[in-house]
Amino acid sequence: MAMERTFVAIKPDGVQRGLVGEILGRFERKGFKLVGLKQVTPSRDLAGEHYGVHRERPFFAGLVDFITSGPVIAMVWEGDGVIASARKLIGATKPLEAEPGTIRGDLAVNIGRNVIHGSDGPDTAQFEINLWFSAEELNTWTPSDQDWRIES
Ligand code: IDP
Ligand code: MG
Repeated sequence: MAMERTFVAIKPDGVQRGLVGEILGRFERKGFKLVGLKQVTPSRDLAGEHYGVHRERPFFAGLVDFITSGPVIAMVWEGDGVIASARKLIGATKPLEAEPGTIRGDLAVNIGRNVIHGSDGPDTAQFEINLWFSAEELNTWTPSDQDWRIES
């Protein structure tokens, strides 16, 4: 599988509820590599671009209000198949339908407060990484235990 990068964000509810360490730990323990991390309170412009595909949906205004209501933890994770795998770690959009063991399945109950975002494919991953991060904010590095995670 090709080395990929994906965009993941802990939404304001996850930050307010003190779930940052719990969520970061799940991606670390899985074996993915953190290459970008920052705390940002998104502007309405940024939120609108990020959720542009949902602009016509009835929940759009509320979603933008929510995502701009406080700090978000924006991240870029790297690894083999990380785009699809992150979506699996995150779980279904509706937390009551998300499997136990997933982040939303374990930590959320409400679709409008579902704790975390993850890019849904290669094109959105590229778009969202470029939207939230500048090139200088992303780090290319080799973890010292890399050989224990990656088949040689
Ligand atoms: P995703 O986050 O699993 O990719 P999307 O369908 O892309 O799900 O929706 C983006 C976000 O919009 C969801 O995570 C959720 O916070 C919000 N959302 C989606 N559908 C609804 C809804 O019916 N009511 C309220 N919020 C919604
Ligand atoms: Mg989505």
